[in-house]
Formats: sequence, C-alpha cells, structure tokens
Amino acid sequence: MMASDLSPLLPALLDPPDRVALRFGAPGAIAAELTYAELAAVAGGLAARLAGHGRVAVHATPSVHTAVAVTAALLAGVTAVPMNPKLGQRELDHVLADSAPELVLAAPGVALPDPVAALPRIDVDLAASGSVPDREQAAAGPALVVYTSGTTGMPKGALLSRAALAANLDGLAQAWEWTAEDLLGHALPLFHVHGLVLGVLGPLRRGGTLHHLGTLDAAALAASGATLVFGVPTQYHRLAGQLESDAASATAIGRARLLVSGSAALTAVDHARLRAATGLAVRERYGMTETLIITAARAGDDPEPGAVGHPLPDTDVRLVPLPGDGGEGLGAVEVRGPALFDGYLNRPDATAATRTSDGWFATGDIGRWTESGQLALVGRSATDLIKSGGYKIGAGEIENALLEHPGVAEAAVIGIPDADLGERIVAFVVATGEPPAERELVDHVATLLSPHKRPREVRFTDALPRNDMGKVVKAKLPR
Ligand code: MCA
Ligand code: AMP
Repeated sequence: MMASDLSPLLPALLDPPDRVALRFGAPGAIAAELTYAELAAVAGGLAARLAGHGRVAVHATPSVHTAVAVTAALLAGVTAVPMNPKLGQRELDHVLADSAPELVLAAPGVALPDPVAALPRIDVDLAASGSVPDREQAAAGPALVVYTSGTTGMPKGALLSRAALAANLDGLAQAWEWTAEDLLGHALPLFHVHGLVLGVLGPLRRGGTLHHLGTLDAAALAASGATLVFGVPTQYHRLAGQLESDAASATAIGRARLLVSGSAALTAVDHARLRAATGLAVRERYGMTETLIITAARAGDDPEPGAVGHPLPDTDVRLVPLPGDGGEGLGAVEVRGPALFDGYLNRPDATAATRTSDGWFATGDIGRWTESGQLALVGRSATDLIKSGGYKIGAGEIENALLEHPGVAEAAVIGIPDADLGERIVAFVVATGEPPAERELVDHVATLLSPHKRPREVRFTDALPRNDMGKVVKAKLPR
C-alpha cells in the first residue's frame, strides 16, 4: 500500500472547519447548503450504512445528494460508480452488468430507470444525522469507477484509486495556489472526472467551498462570488456571449482569482472575448479520465492561449515523434505518474492496449512543446473519437445504434467543427430502402444512448466512400 493510501483523502471531514462545504443552486434560489460539520454528520451516518459493501452505484444528478453519496462511499472505503442519470437503455444495461453494484444511492423521491430501479436502494437523506467520523475506512478497491467512451464498443469503467485522486488534487492545488479560502463555482455534471473529482472532491480535500450553480449563467456566477471557476469550452463560449451585454456581471466575475477551462480546447476567439470582458486570462488544463489532470497552466504563469500548461508535479510527459513529421516537433502524448488509473474494469485487453512496452500511458492526443515549455495540443490520433460539449463520444457507439434500426444498411459517424459544442455529430447513412425520417433515427439513437450522443444531422447517401479493403474512409466524407 502506498503512503498516501494511509492518510485520509478528505481530512476536513474528520475535523470539520467552520465553513460551508457544499452549496447547490443559483444565488437567490439555493436548493441546499451544508457546512463541513453538517456534511461530516450526514455523510458519516450514510457511511455507517455502507460499511462492508463492495461497490455501490450513485444516481449522479447534479445535486448535493450526489456529493454526499460519493463522500459517504469514500468515508466507508466503498467503491462508488457515478452513473449519468440520462444514460440510454443500452448504456444502462451495459454499465450495470459490467460494474455489478450491490445497491444504488439516490436522492429521495427521484424515480430510477429500469433496471437500476431493481437494485436495493438507499436514499441520501439530508435530515438523517450521524456522528462525525473519526477516520476513513481502509478501502479494499478503487475509490471510483468512472465510465468513459472509446472509439468502438460500449463505455469502459476506469478504476481510480484514492492515491491517484489525492496526488492529482494536491498537484492542482500547487499549480493554482488553491486553498481552503477558495470558493469554487461550476455547473458541471457529477459523473465525470471534471465535475466530480476536480469539482467536488477538489474543494472538499482543501477544506474550501463548492458552489454548484446548475448552469454557468453570467449573473449567477457573478453573484456567487466564486474565486475559482471550472468549465468546459461550451460553457465559456456561452458565458462570453452573455458578458458582451452584461458589463456588471463581467466586472464581478473579473474579481475571481482564476477561470479554468478544460475537457476540450477553448478557442483563441473565446480566450480573447473572456479576457476583454473580465480582464482575466483563462487558464487551460489538460487531462483524461484515465490519467486525471496531466498538465495545467499555473496561477503564476504568463497566459499563453492555445497551450495547456506544464506537467503537474511528479508527472512526466513525453512526445513520441510521429512518422512523417516534417520537423514540426509534433508527437504522440504519453504520460506516467502517480495519478494514472488502475486499468479498466473487466477489460485487461483494453487496459494493456493503453500502455507502451516501457510502461507509459498513451493518451492518443498529439501535441508539441511551446517555447516556454508548455504543452500545446494539436489533435488526436483517432478520428473516431468526437468531443462534443466536453463529452467524449465514440463514433462506433453511434454507428452500432444506427445499424440496429431496420431502415439503416450502413452508417458512418463523424464530428464536424461547431462554434458552440466544439464538434457536432453528423451521421452518414445508406438506407435499406425508402430512407426513414431523420427525426426517427435521431430519436432511436437518443433512446439507446445518452441524448447528447444523438446525431445533430443525418445525411442520406447512396454509398459510403471505401478503400480497396472495403473499409470506410471517413476523410472522404463531405464535411
Ligand atoms: C447536452 N446536449 C448535448 C450536449 N450536452 N448535445 C451534444 N453535446 C453535448 N455535450 C443536448 C441534450 O441532450 C439536450 O438535447 C440539449 O442538448 C439541451 O440539453 P441541456 O442539458 O440543457 O444541455 P446544455 O445545458 O446545453 O449542456 C451543455 C453542456 C453539457 C453544459 C456544455 O454538455 C455539459 O455539461 N458538458 C460537460 C461535459 C463534461 O463534464 N465533460 C468532462 C469529461 P435533447 O433536447 O435532445 O435531450 S472529460 C474529463 O472529465 C477529463 C478529465 C477532462 O479533461 O476534464
Ligand atoms: P475524457 O476521456 O472524456 O476524459 O476526455 C479526455 C480528452 O479530452 C483528452 O484525451 C483530450 O483529447 C481532451 N481534452 C481534455 N482537456 C483538454 C484541453 N484543455 N484542450 C484540448 N483537449 C482537451
């Protein structure tokens, strides 16, 4: 066991400071607020009920109940599987069969989809009080299983250890001078690393405050008094638009210490718009579910739009030259360090495929070093991965869903540039006969998979471009 396994992940829960830990809802419409003492008591009580369990699912709505459920699982030494409450039927069946949770934690009164509803259920009751825990229970398994898409097949569950979470959050605290005094504002989903690990466990590990705003609305963010803000580029793009006609909110948001963007690239145009409105240079950081955060622009660095910062402490990043690179210094990004995942649940084959022969993790991203030693990302090696609004989506998942429709003979899915979402999903379809209505195909995908995976556009075609081997050549699809 590593040394950091022995020290608590959330020390502030064991010796609660006199401070708000969690606040949910827009200012003026706060849905819930818990001080550290209240959170320790309610999560401590729930943890006692979880003792002895192995793996528990969390119906991860963007609510205080999700934050309490995950905190309780960590205190109990139990593995939490945060589940997107909008998963489609295929994904739900897969995630449940793959992760085999013993029970589900959910907010009282929330209806659960089948087959989650068939699991034993414990409601996260904020009124039920336990006692402040005196320690975190030793964990037999990982802290979290976080599902993430690959190019083909169903999402894979990344196993994240307590030691990895602790190391990464401490590295980020150094990079961003993040302390207990910080009030973090964000409006991210709570079933991915960005919103859950950085956005909930981050402030709780520091003993600071999280204010989850529901949506990253300019007036709400301004009124929150956040000193630190996390968001995906789609949220910052929309915020920049709002701030152009809301100078008062722009001034208030400009009093924050740091605006941080990640999960996808923030465009140079949006960097400039946000700086013009708030006076703040957005800091980017880069990571993956499997690696947690790899690089971050530090609080004290000169802003460098287009770069995603320096490697975190104890994290090594190397760029492996690409065949045919004409001296441009581009390379495949590989990483090693204390925050790497422990593999994919039930997928030793897929786990092995991410490792190089000398033990580094191959991210699939392509980058270069800037003159100041920051990493800049220039693309991805897999064209079959789409990033829409910060969500990773495998083209193969959508193609498989489309092929289940009787009206679809062949399908090829790509992401095309989109000012709001970064990329939007376009499906090229060869119909079996008379083409089905576009809406019918879109709804078909949105039922089987999460609604954000539905194509924004379906283009019917007589044939897909193929090479001599019969493989679809996506580069030849009209963009
Ligand atoms: C929502 N919709 C989308 C997306 N989000 N469609 C395509 N791409 C999306 N990303 C659809 C919904 O299904 C719905 O369609 C309609 O848009 C409106 O839904 P709503 O919930 O109102 O969406 P929104 O508020 O506009 O959401 C945009 C968003 C959201 C806030 C940008 O996508 C989001 O929270 N993204 C964050 C993703 C994230 O946390 N990624 C972290 C993973 P319909 O009406 O048909 O239902 S990456 C990670 O963790 C690593 C470590 C990292 O680097 O951070
Ligand atoms: P996920 O697997 O959903 O965790 O997404 C990880 C991927 O998001 C990375 O491999 C990158 O391609 C992308 N990503 C994360 N942060 C950034 C960023 N700041 N700029 C560009 N791409 C990013």
